[in-house]
Amino acid sequence: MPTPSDESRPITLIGAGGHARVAATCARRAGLVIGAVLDADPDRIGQVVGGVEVTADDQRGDSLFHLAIGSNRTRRDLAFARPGADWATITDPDASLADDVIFDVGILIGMGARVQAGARLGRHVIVNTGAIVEHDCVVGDFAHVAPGAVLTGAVQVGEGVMVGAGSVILPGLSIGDWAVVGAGAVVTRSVEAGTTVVGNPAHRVEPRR
Ligand code: JB3
Repeated sequence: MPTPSDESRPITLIGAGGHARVAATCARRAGLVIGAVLDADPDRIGQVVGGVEVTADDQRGDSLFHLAIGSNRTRRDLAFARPGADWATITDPDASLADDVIFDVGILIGMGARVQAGARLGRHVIVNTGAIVEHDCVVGDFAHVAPGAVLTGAVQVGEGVMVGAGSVILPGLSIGDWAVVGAGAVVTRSVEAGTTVVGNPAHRVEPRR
């Protein structure tokens, strides 16, 4: 399994929004080089992210890429649109990682994030600023553990799950694929796939359209 920040080649960021600026900051703090920043929005072209001028997404294939986009579904779609791409993991130097964490590719570990013993992180996962992934947690592909969220011991987070900022998931629970845990929620029971829970204790609500 790739280890974090394991490449010295310049990284091409896909996306030029707020999350791209987070990824660029963590990369530069980790001594990685941002070679290009690509965005699909013409209005972004010419802006500067991580000291690099944003250029159009020309579907280049010869680079080391990182999906610097917050939307879990967009990261999933773009990962599948570039099946042969080389994906870089970016880990901020102020993150703390147990030495037996298992990483897939294209992961972002933010400032002050903590990932404990035996945890497994899937493809293009975001463990954002100050988030905590405790021992033996499994975080599925394209999931996002938002700033300050806490996965306590042995929590199973499915594919594409949004674990909202400052939320807490109690030990051993499962969060089903593409579920949404609202910011500040305290989850005391497992969450069904595709549902949205909010509040303390967390309860199911119909998702905002
Ligand atoms: O809450 C926090 C800490 N961060 C949020 C993050 C997780 O998600 C942040 O506040 C935002 O809510 C969001 O950040 P993101 O994804 O940078 O937001 P946005 O401004 O929507 O930027 C996404 C960028 O991706 C846009 O500029 C899109 O044009 C671009 N994009 C979308 N599809 C694409 C594509 N760029 C390329 N190159 N290719 C695409 O297919």
